[in-house]
Amino acid sequence: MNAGARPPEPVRTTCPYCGVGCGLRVEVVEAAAGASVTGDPTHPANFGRICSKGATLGETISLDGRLLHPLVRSAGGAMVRTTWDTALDTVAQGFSRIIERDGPDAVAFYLSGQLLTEDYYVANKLMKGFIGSANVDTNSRLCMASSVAGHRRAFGSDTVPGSYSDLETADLTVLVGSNTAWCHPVLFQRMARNRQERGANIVVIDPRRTATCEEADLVLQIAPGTDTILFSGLLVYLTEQLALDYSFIDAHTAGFETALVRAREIAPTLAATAQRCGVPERDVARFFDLFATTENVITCYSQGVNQSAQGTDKVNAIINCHLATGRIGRPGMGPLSLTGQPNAMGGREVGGLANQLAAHMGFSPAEIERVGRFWNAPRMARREGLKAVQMFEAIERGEIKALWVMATNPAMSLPRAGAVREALGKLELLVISDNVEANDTVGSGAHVLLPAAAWGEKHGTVTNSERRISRQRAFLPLPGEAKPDWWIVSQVARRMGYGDAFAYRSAADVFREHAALSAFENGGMRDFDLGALSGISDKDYDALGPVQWPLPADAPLAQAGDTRLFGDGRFFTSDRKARFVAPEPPALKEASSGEFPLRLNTGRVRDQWHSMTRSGRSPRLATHIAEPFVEVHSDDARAAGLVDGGFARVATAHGACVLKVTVSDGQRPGSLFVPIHWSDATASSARIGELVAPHTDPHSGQPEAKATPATIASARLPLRGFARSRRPLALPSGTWWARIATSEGHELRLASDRDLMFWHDFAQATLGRDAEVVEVVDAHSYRAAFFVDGEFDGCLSIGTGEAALRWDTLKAVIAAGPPSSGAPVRIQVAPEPADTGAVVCACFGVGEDAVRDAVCAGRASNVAEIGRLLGAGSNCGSCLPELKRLIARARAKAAA
Ligand SMILES: Nc1nc2c(c(=O)[nH]1)N[C@H]1C(S)=C(S)[C@@H](COP(=O)(O)OP(=O)(O)OC[C@H]3O[C@@H](n4cnc5c(=O)[nH]c(N)nc54)[C@H](O)[C@@H]3O)O[C@H]1N2
Ligand SMILES: Nc1nc2c(c(=O)[nH]1)N[C@H]1C(S)=C(S)[C@@H](COP(=O)(O)OP(=O)(O)OC[C@H]3O[C@@H](n4cnc5c(=O)[nH]c(N)nc54)[C@H](O)[C@@H]3O)O[C@H]1N2
Ligand code: SF4
Ligand SMILES: [Mo]
Repeated sequence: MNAGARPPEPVRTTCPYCGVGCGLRVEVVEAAAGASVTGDPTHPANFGRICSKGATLGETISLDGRLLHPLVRSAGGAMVRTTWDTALDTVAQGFSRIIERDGPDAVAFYLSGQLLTEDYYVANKLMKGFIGSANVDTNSRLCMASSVAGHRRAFGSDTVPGSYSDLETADLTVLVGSNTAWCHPVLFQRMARNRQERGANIVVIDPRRTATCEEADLVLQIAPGTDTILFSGLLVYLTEQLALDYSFIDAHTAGFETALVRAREIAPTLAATAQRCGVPERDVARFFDLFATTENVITCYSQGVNQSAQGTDKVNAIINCHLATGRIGRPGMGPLSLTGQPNAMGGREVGGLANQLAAHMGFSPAEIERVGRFWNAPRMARREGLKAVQMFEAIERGEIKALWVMATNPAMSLPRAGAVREALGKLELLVISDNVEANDTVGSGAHVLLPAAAWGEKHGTVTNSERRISRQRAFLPLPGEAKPDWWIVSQVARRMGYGDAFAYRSAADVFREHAALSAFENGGMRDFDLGALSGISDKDYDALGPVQWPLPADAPLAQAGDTRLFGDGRFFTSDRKARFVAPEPPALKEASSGEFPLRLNTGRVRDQWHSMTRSGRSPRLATHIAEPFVEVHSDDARAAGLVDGGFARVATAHGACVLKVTVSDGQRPGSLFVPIHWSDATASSARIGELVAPHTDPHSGQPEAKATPATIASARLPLRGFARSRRPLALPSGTWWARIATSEGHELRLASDRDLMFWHDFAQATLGRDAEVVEVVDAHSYRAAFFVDGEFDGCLSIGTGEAALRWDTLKAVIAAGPPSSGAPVRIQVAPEPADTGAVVCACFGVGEDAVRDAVCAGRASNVAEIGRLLGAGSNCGSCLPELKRLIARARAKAAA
């Protein structure tokens, strides 16, 4: 920027993380090579609110580790820089050669809900209309597929009928298999406010007591996989209590009697329901009574429902209860599936799933013909393609020979990730479009790496959980040679001979075509219709505000308020009636055994996003939970001889990880919880996808990622500590480590079964080589700081006990600088000052101890006072559930 130039206007864009789809205002701070991100007060998803992840986006946009140039694998196996021309030719020729030789089903694309709609549309069109295969699937198969299948069975279309504003008029919010407080934080804030201000009840159904339970009036810690029993029991109860809406059932639905008969088999009585779900009968009774007596009920569900070998049945068991009470399509009520990724919904719109064609059309002959005509496509796919898990099995068997992975990291996020990794290595051609130069998939044998433009560098649209389309806008220049994904795919399509159909000049061009296809011969028969946007000008696309679909051609563009579907009781089945579905009697796919007696549940933590390629760059986010852990109930911990803060080896039939132990009675006995975020790029032994069984739902193909039979045993790693270094540090083999984001250099948490002498020698030989050294030693720990040319170069702290994890001593040593004499200095430890405990508020870096002290000293007794005193919780609000729990505990302790 020129000196004296006025700062540019903030850019309005959309958050690249979760499916809430918050509107953001971004101002680039050139001096700090970062950006300041705040919530957009005018965006209807968040009205200015954001969570800790959104608030720290500015810390994630540096170009460290970015893939900036196309790379191809050389004959010697190394990835070498090349031109876009060569890279694109390699991809196009490679795919064409294999298709020619082995047919179109020998190639596949694996896409992602983190692509923009425009990127997604172009990739789907190339595969399904021009290559002639439907082998294009997406990580949404691991995420939303069961919701999609459940919606289509019930409604005849993949429709989320409601709007976020319903969360503010609901009198009962039921959260099933959703840790909303951590995974959809801004929606959770809206729900919590509805509870506080309007007295709405919140019921949480989850085998685990999560942060979400801090705002719950009732928690049902059901046994894993028993949701269908609970909702079948609810249907039976509603029937017996005469709480059904028979006029709605008669006029607008089909299949009620059959579904009720099945529900009675699965859950004949309240007592049987409670017993089979493993929860107290009085709690089930209270939930059923709340549901029966509250008209405005909204049921939100997420991965505890979807990621199950019977996920589709779970979805339908929930929808059955809403249909039976006629509670759908009106304000304040309805089933609301919470989408995970920022554009999970957009991917469904373009047809990115292998069993969808495009624009909410499937593979009927009429639909294939219609889409083929619209695309002017030479070679339409004629049948569904392989769903993710099956796709990778086909790669393993050598049937698929070329794969293009865009914006996803299957080598860590698919079940049996170890086998996936090996399968990737067998491909004749593995093409990866990504933002980063290294992740577990890139490390699995890529032949071509294509640098994709990242969030903040490209234009396009995303659709959130309430069907609201929002613009992502660029506020940074394209770095290096990075290009938007739609451009990359179009260039390959041209080189494969399909130039005319892929002659897009901009994201707006693609969007117009996508909108036109949605409206093409629609006539109100398909829910997804963007006819009003099919002629949008470049200027209007640039300025497009958030809009909710459907937007048929005659809809006013500037949409006021919220839209709901099904308000008229008309669905998208052939007779326009919704369907009750009789679910199968529920059971987890694989029985636990003597060898694997426990259940491995996997999921998310508040301040990390998936494989951490973005969130793992933020030092502030790293302070919340820094290390990969396994949460275990105290009974199971005792049985396995585990202690809180120690280490354990978790194993399944597919693999093993070594993780830090957190003992918590929020776990159900028999269940283990491990976060999905750490990969081989960020930890020594925490790629949990490797342990997950590949069992899938028969309707959706979604894997059961939350219930693999597992076992746990203590792992002896008595020494713990950390290292910081300006240069990458190669650790001795057998060391347990986890990477921590820092603003510069490298930081690792360490654990080891070697002795202090070993670490002393290691430090001297690595960091200490050619360095000036200050050592701080005692019987239990070894700490050292290293200086090169008078500058701090690195440090190591390791030992038994908590002291070796503390920064204070080393900080003082580093501040004092290199030894003036030039000779190595060894000093005795001073007593350790207390640290502030685990960080609870990432925005202000406030630790648990500080909160506890303030409460115990009587200086604060609620979140508002803590906010005024320490700042904690007063910015993004993501930590409010944890703060509340901490304050309540501290108050109880102070009172005792
Ligand atoms: N911080 C953060 N937020 C995210 C993401 C992230 O990586 N980090 N990812 C985004 C994405 S892509 C997604 S899909 C969403 C996921 O959002 P959520 O689905 O809320 O997250 P998860 O932690 O995967 O799982 C939710 C809960 O399901 C529970 N569960 C396990 N088994 C069962 C069961 O049988 N029945 C029931 N009722 N519950 C069960 C788990 O204990 C867990 O608490 O989050 C989105 N938001
Ligand atoms: N065990 C277990 N496994 C799970 C889950 C679980 O709960 N348990 N959850 C599942 C779910 S719900 C999901 S959504 C998946 C998520 O799993 P993944 O999709 O595999 O995880 P990410 O780390 O988000 O991978 C995204 C990749 O895309 C890159 N990227 C980001 N933006 C762009 C872009 O614009 N263009 C391109 N080309 N690349 C980009 C990032 O750098 C990163 O490498 O994991 C699934 N796997
Ligand atoms: S809730 Fe947080 S992560 Fe999700 S979209 Fe909003 S700011 Fe982003
Ligand atoms: Mo997801």
